[in-house]
Amino acid sequence: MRASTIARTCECRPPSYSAGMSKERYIAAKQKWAEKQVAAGVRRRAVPAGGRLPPGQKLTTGFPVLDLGVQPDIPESEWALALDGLVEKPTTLSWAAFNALPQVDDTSDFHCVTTWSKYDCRWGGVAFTTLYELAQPKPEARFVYFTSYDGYSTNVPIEKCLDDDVLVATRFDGGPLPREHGGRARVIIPKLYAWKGAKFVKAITFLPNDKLGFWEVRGYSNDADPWKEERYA
Ligand SMILES: Nc1nc2c(c(=O)[nH]1)N[C@H]1C(S)=C(S)[C@@H](COP(=O)(O)O)O[C@H]1N2
Ligand SMILES: [Mo]
Repeated sequence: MRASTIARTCECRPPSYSAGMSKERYIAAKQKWAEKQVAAGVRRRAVPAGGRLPPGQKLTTGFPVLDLGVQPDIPESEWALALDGLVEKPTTLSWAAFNALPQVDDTSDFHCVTTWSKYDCRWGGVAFTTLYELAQPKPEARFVYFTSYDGYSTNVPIEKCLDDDVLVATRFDGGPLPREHGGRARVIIPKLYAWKGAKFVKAITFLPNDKLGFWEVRGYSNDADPWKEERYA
């Protein structure tokens, strides 16, 4: 269960979830916030030289949970990850098949658009490049569209997914990835704001053209570079 928080409507903070709030109201509040930021002409700040914290972010030692109000519980026997779209080898991986793939560990920083960052997240799982090599996207494939078990989706250009710190993670901090943080498996793309990393991931689809995901159609930036403060479109 998530700790209850006080809903804030002040100018300086994006809306936070409050206990008992409907999923629809929470999503609508975040969408409204995105629109307001654009209308207010919120600009990007200068990047501190050599800094580790992107502009406009604050360091947290906790690990907040952000979701759509559902944390799907998928039994091992029913879990599957599809690699599909414009690929030579469409593949559906069972939990056993996924875990039999080469495993990697990577420590990275996590930047949420709601202005918190967490340093040194220890992720473990399968490198995106391993899945890429397995599915063999065709040359016309240029974008990746992620779909999740909770109905979430997000989109990223292929080249942003091919860095070696991009994972489909099943482990966090040496243990299994907790469900509230996206278990059984979630995507991690450390160089982009965290909404580009789909929790509870179900399918990775390779597309010839870009297709906007859940927050991207609701006013979030399509580029999501924390260093350029690409927060809202
Ligand atoms: N499936 C799914 N993935 C998601 C989300 C979501 O609601 N559903 N929220 C995104 C957002 S907005 C953020 S900031 C991060 C939050 O990850 P955390 O809950 O582990 O902190 O997950 C991203 N991935
Ligand atoms: Mo977020």
